[in-house]
Amino acid sequence: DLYTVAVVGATGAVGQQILKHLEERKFPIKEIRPLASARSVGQTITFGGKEVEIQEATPHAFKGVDLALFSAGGSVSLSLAKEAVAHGAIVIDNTNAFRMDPEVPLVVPEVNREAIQEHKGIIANPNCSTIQMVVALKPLLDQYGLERVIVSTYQAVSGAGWQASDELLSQSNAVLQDEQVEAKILPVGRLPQHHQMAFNVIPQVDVAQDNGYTLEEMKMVNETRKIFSENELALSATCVRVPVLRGHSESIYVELKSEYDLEEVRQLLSSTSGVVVQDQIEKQIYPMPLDATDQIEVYIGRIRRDLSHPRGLHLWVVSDNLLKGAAVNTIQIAEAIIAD
Ligand code: A2P
Ligand code: 11C
Repeated sequence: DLYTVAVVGATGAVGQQILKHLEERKFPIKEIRPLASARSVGQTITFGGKEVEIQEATPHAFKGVDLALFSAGGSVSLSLAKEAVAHGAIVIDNTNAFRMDPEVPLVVPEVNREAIQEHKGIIANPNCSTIQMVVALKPLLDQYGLERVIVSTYQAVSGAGWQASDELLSQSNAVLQDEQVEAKILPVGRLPQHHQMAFNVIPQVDVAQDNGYTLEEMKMVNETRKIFSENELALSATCVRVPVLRGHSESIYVELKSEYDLEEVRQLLSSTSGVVVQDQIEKQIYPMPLDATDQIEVYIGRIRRDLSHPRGLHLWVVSDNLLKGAAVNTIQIAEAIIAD
């Protein structure tokens, strides 16, 4: 079977990767329909060796679409995802718009593929920082149980869109040229105040919540609980933006419910689908975002026992936020839908 696939946000950081990986993975496509805002109408993309015109994302644009892959921001998903479903499409949404909706499955195929079955038209793709963490934690959850998790992230600017990537590059250039540095996007585009990202670290990803955490931090908590079906899972996050273009890194501290053997944990993670263990500190081998860029796996290293707690374990987890964190997970959900 061949499918008509709409990519909403086709000109964006994630949308461009969706198009590239649909091609690379030879997704069975009858027609590709790249959609974006009215600003992009008239531009083209190349797909399967052909030029395809970008159309404006309107309700009408979903006529005849089988699968609609959304990554144009939450407000676009809120206004158009249900229209796409009404036109008969299955929506896979990359934004925060529907993730916590009880009617919408939140899916990482290696972790909870079976949840796809319950969809009513929309399936949500988790946040990038959540995806790489749950891929790393799932085998530990199954084998030992999770008593508590504390995670600190080191997130790349591309998570905030291509304009944030441009901003890091131009600020870096300005610093090196001793020119005036302008900050207009990070930490959060729509907030009134911005901070320099180049040669800096910003302990804020997404907007503040009432409890002193940021939305990104609470996404990691709430999405992980939903994906694992563990509503009480003890988890806290600190999310930090670092001057890296692509690839989120995470320092994860986990207390397991039962005793563990370190070598057994290494074996377990090595045999997990979608995971690559890079863990030889004596040879300076560990995951880094530069090496993970353009790769679809989740890389795990620095695996070691906590010094103060016998069931405590530390992991360093890196993945390309635009790929497994977004575009590739979305396509893997689509592949699971057509396979089932
Ligand atoms: P456009 O290029 O036409 O503005 P990023 O995540 O890299 O910032 O990209 C955002 C994506 O979302 C782009 O493809 C952008 O298209 C798209 N987008 C933004 N606003 C809208 C809108 N109102 N309708 C459809 N697509 C939109
Ligand atoms: C970031 N994690 O790195 C964010 C981007 O909820 O889909 C993804 C936002 C989301 O800035």
